[in-house]
Amino acid sequence: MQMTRKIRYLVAAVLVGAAPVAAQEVAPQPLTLATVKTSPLLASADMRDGVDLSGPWHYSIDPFRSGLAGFHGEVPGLSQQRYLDLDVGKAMRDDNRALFEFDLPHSPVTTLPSSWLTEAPELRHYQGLMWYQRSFPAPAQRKGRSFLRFGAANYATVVYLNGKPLGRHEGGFTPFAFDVTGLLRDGDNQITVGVDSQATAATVPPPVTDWENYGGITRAVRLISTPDTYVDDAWVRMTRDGKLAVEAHLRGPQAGDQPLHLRIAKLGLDLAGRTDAKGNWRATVAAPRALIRWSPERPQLYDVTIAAGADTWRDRIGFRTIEVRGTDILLNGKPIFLRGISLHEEEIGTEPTRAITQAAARALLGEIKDGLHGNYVRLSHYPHSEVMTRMADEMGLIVWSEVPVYWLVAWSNPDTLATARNMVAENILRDRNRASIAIWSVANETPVTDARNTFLRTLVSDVRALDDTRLVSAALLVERSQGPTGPVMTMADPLADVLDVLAINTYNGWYTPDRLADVPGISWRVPAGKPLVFSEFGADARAGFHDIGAAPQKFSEEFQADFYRATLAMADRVPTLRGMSPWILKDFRSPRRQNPDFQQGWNRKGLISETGERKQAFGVLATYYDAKATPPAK
Ligand code: GCB
Repeated sequence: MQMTRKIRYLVAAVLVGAAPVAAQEVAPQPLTLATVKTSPLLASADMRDGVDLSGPWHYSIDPFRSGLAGFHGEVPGLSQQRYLDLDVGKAMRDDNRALFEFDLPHSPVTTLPSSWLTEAPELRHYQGLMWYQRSFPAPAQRKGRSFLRFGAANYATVVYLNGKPLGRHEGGFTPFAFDVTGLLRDGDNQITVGVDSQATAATVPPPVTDWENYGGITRAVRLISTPDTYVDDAWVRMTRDGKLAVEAHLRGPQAGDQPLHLRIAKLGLDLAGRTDAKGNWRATVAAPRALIRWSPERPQLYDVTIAAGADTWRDRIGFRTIEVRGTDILLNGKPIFLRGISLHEEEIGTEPTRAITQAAARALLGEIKDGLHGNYVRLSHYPHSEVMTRMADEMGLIVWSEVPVYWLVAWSNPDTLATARNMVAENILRDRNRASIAIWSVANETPVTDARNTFLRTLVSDVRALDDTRLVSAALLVERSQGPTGPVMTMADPLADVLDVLAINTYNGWYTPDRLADVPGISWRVPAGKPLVFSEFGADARAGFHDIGAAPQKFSEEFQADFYRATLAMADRVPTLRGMSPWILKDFRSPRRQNPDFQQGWNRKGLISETGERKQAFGVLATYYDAKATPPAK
């Protein structure tokens, strides 16, 4: 099947490169659900019936993106169209004029989800376009609708089914879905996916980061079936004043004026309602007396359903309130100190490939909950797998969730802003039923400029438009000056005005020439009326490298442990500090870290090594958190 010239050109243009950055003012419109591009949304899709297309897929590199554009920029010739619904080997045997410079069904096989970086040594540093293909049988006697839903593919993705384009998606960490009801055929179906991992000045994140850019289909692809009319979005939560609220949106021919029921069987709740003409339903009800609020100590979840016509939407949801009062963060009305740590999306092991299974998530979060006596995790620097946020719900860890607006983003580029806004929306719409998530973060360490302030303020108001039940933050930079008794760190970021929780990354004594003995005396000037968290602090150490001298050298476990002691002593002197997420739980891959003795391509600020070995500083933090968790004896 041929797709039209126009579509092919568009697909190519979009994937091949970013538009030049225009130095123009951004005049953003407020975000509403109607402006979110994500459609269909399929909220809580991981709880729906479906066929998991994880497993063997063929793959083939396309470094010059020949499958998207010819070498003069034109529509690629047939010989390069990876998505053709054709047995190219047979076509060449049958007609000796035929020429194809690919043959996906005869290309090597990888197991998805995973990044291609770990598939073969020659792919370790490949950043660019990769084609994936597999075939799958469509379920017999299909009724209703079918969707292809991607948990995530990093970074820009084009998808074809049986040779026809389904669409594209930009962003490496959020889900997207296509309605394929009319395109599936009986018997074998062929799906072809082009994933381009190349970051550009216009992407989010931009090319320079401090983590591995794991290209590929890194989360599950599923074929999901629903009835013709189905619950596309639903949000069931506790409001700030302790009621239960539901919002649901139906799609399909029977969406309007449709009776529906919200049920929480364990609480004996059965709330009936009816959608409006557009398929929307909103209702609020007093919380049942038997409801146990979710907390890290007791992470109670309830099976929740919304029955609407032939469809039943399901989720497992916890209910709690989170708010700020003065300088306190209140969980269920009580002040809480966030005993956390930061985490990248990398499983424990020598060769992580960003495939977060339940076991991988449990192992990582278990180190935080049980090992460190923590109650909080910063999922940095991008939305992590839904497997992880569900595990946080289940295990009882409060979550900071973030979008990859990191370091130097193209603040003045309207396309970049649109991409970031879409990511914020996709992240929130995926996860706003997760009780664990308390804080949405819009950025990390972004230098203050007018263009950046405008960009981030837009994201903050988007978050508030989509979710008025959680807190908004961003990890900010501070200014350093010399005071009479030592260094003074001052937060002078105008973004602080619009955030609920202030957050700072601090590396005094690691990236600065301070002696560790002087770190506890560092003073902090931060806006007085809001809670502050240290979103990062840390020092590298190679597990097993010791220096037992009086002044241990950097990269030794002893230095890292001393760094933690000094920084925790400093933290104790900051009156508005309400939590911390030191950098970081586990050593993680970072190509910028090339000290051959200590780093070997890994950022070594983990409290555990890549294989899970605990370093000395782990014990320092665990002892500190244990003391914070246990109220002092009266
Ligand atoms: C930071 C960044 C984090 C880095 C870390 C480091 O401030 O937010 O992404 O990995 O420092 O190790 O330098």
